[in-house]
Amino acid sequence: MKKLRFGLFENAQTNDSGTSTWRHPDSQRHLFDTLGYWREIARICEDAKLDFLFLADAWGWADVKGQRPEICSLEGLDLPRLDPAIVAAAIVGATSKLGLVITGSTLLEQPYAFARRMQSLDHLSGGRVGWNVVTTGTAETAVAAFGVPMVAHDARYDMADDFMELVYKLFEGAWEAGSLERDKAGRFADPSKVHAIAHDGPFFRSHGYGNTNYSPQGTPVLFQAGSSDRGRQFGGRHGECVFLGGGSIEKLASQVKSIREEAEANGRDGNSIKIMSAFSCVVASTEAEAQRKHREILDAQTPEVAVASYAWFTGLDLSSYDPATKMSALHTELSQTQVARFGDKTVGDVLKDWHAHGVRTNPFVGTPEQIADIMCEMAEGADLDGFLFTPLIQPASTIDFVAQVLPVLRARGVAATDYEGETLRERLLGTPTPVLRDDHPGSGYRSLSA
Ligand code: 9WY
Ligand code: RBF
Repeated sequence: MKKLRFGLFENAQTNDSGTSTWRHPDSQRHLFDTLGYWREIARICEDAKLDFLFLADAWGWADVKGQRPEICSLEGLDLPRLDPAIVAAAIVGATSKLGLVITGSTLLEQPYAFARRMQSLDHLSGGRVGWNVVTTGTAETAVAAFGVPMVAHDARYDMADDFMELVYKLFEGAWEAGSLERDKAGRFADPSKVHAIAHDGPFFRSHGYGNTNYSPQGTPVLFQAGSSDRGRQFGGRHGECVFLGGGSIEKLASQVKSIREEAEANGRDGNSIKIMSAFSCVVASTEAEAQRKHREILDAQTPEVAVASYAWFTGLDLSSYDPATKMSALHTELSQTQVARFGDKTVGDVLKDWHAHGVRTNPFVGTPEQIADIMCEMAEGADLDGFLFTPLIQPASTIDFVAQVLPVLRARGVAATDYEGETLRERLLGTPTPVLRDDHPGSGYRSLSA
């Protein structure tokens, strides 16, 4: 079995992913806006040799009948939050090996400024940065806040393709690797290695010189998470690491297969894409104790959050439908993953399901050996490359996972015992150099420098 990779999924906000576990006595997430919280999380990750910390992100708010329901403020449901790039910058100085993956929106960011932000993080971290490219699920309220027009779901991915083309020019072509000589005799940079870019795309334009020099990885490691049809196409073209929401081994296996096929159709080696599944667990030394801990987590949640939270992800107010309505009859222009994953279930089923675990799938509950067995079965059965651990209570769930489950996986030889490789790309993708593989479309933009 291949050696698995591990990341920790986090959010710089009090509650995330449709659950309201902040009231649990062990949760520290109400301190999401303090440096102390993030230093502690970074220390746990690095001590456990996790490959990276992943910061999800979103804009907008839960909108039910044009309102932000009061329950959202009472529960800290979708707001307030911090900017993940700033959180990552704060963690850079407190760590030396941990990868830092931030989520950035191609609908709402300015590509020219965003490229500089990512390059700055890549420089200061010595090549430890990744970017989770999203088109923003919460688009309707987010565009209202930004004062920009709404863009429909699939068109947002067309926009994302254009955004990528422009930032590849900036990441890869504007300043060649090694352009800085820093020679005090009078050559700071080699002018022949600095190139003007020109981009006139359907959504974005940029002409002139890049604002930042070539960073250790050139392009940050590209993550992708949307699993709608159009999202998967985008992932097959640009993604180096694809994050799946979890589910049955059969469902994961078919998603993995189709992502690898999509990559092949884009002239890439399908196996070069690392595919990681979300994974939650509640672990204790006995099954009965684990079940008790799980009940405590469920009790920390309020049922009212389910309706508001589902509306946040999809814009659909499930309380306004007959509970017998089939989910397949509903449509969203927001996060399609969160409608499609319920197939033929009814609105009533989904409200119950969402109350129990929100956007995540059901957590696995059991002893460290039982959890390790499931992870190995999933990885082998679905051809996964690793897991993004999605904790229910922070930092308690992560501490349980790294202290109890990870050692079992290490003893079985499926988890690394130390950091290998200097940059995030070399470590995660096993590339021989820190930069994009030659079969990745972004690498073609280096020819600007020819
Ligand atoms: C996230 C996981 O509709 P799609 O599923 O293709 O414009 C819609 C787009 O943002 C959605 O993609 C949304 O589902 C993507 N998405 C995630 C999707 C999955 C499956 C496991 C994590 C995701 N994390 N969109 C985010 C996120 O942090 N921010 C976001 O805007
Ligand atoms: N964020 C989205 O905007 N849309 C999604 O469909 C989405 N799906 C997710 C699925 C899983 C399994 C996980 C762990 C996260 C997902 N996220 C998604 C990211 C995250 O939960 C969300 O942006 C935060 O809750 C922000 O409030």
